[in-house]
Amino acid sequence: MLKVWGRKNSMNVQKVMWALAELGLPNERIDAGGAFGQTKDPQYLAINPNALVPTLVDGDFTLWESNSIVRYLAARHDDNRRLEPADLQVRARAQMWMDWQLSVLQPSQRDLFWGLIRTAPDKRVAAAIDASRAKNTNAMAMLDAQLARTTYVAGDAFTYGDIPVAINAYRYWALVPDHPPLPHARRWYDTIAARPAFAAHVSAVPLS
Ligand SMILES: N[C@@H](CCC(=O)N[C@@H](CS)C(=O)NCC(=O)O)C(=O)O
Repeated sequence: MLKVWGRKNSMNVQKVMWALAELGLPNERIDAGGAFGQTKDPQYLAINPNALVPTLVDGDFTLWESNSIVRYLAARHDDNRRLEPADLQVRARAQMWMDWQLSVLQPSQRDLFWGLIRTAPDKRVAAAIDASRAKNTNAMAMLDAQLARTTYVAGDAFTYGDIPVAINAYRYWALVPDHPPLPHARRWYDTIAARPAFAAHVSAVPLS
């Protein structure tokens, strides 16, 4: 059985759990990271030297980096290609948006999330939160422009490219209620939010 190490309120663990649910793959999730600890234990470091979650264990094979895990699951465990596009250019675009999520979208949201969700009100640094909100809004505007042209990030169909980006979008709506109009991103997000696998592993888990 596939095993996933990681707490369920981690957005990077959520990517993996959401993908597993989309693919209907039985799995076992083991709490680790945050208050659950374990990530600095020698046996965990042996499978993930970053001491971060998630980590996937598939028999003798282990893998870390959430987006890589999502791509692996789709390529290795789904002959029907429900998440991985067969067309190489569409696949490359889906992977591009996953890379963008890691390199631009998530870093832009980090201080906003940590400031508002994980820091007591009297300890918050307003300047850092404001700067993060502005950067995150710029990134969301870029996503909105793409979604004015395509139904999903990589084209007409839902792909693994949508998974990491949609989790940051979910957080953006919660963290920036007074955001500028982003009608295309909102239309896309509302379609995604109706997916049972997203509801089970992302929107049902309160931000913490
Ligand atoms: N780029 C890595 C980032 C992993 C990461 O930062 N994980 C966070 C949770 S979202 C973590 O492990 N934090 C420390 C902890 O939970 O103990 C990935 O996508 O897997």
